[in-house]
Amino acid sequence: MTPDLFSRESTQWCEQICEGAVVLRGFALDRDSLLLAEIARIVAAAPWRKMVTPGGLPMSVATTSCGTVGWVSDVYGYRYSPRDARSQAQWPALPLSFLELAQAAAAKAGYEHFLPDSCLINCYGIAAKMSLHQDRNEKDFTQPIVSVSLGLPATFLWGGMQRGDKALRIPLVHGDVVVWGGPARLRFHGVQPVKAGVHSLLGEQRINLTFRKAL
Ligand code: MD6
Ligand code: FE
Repeated sequence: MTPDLFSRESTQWCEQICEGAVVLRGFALDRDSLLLAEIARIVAAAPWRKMVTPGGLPMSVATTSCGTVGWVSDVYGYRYSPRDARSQAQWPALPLSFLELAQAAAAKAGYEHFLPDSCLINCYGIAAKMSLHQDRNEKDFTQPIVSVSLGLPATFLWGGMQRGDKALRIPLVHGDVVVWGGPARLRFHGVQPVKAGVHSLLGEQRINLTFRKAL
């Protein structure tokens, strides 16, 4: 066995969470530096900002987007917008490397022909979190969600179809990709507060890429 083959087999595997949802361990590892370079380009054009929830509170994560539309939140609610409200410019284009990663991950999870038009990029500092919620601002719930973890580890909360359902705690590390769709598409999910630490590439940060077909 070649060392290359061996390392692939030992760093990539698939775990099913429930019907319709998988964690692809290490799936993005072999292209992490390319992804980080693209994120830096996107952030230069559309800087991180802490959006406000409809309740009026700033989110603990900083956010930007790329693609035809970006996910936005303000006192008027959650939605997708073709423009960055900060600059009134269109969002940066979805890089080809992002598209290829999202399509390959979706296909691996059994969702062929995924064509995302939006990538939400979240930056978690220490203690930043995401409360349990459903992703339901997209038009077509037959399309999956692809979520890529980079930087510091986090605990992903995997709930049920009701907010009060007991949530599984799934540890996610740099390079892991979660895909959910089909019967799992409207599952509640969230991220527990990120624990203090230093990642070799990202320092005191976790970055999450969430791909959706919004339109
Ligand atoms: C994450 N984010 O940042 C997961 N969903 O790891 C989400 O699940 C999410 O940030 C809907 C809208 C905004 C989000
Ligand atoms: Fe979500």
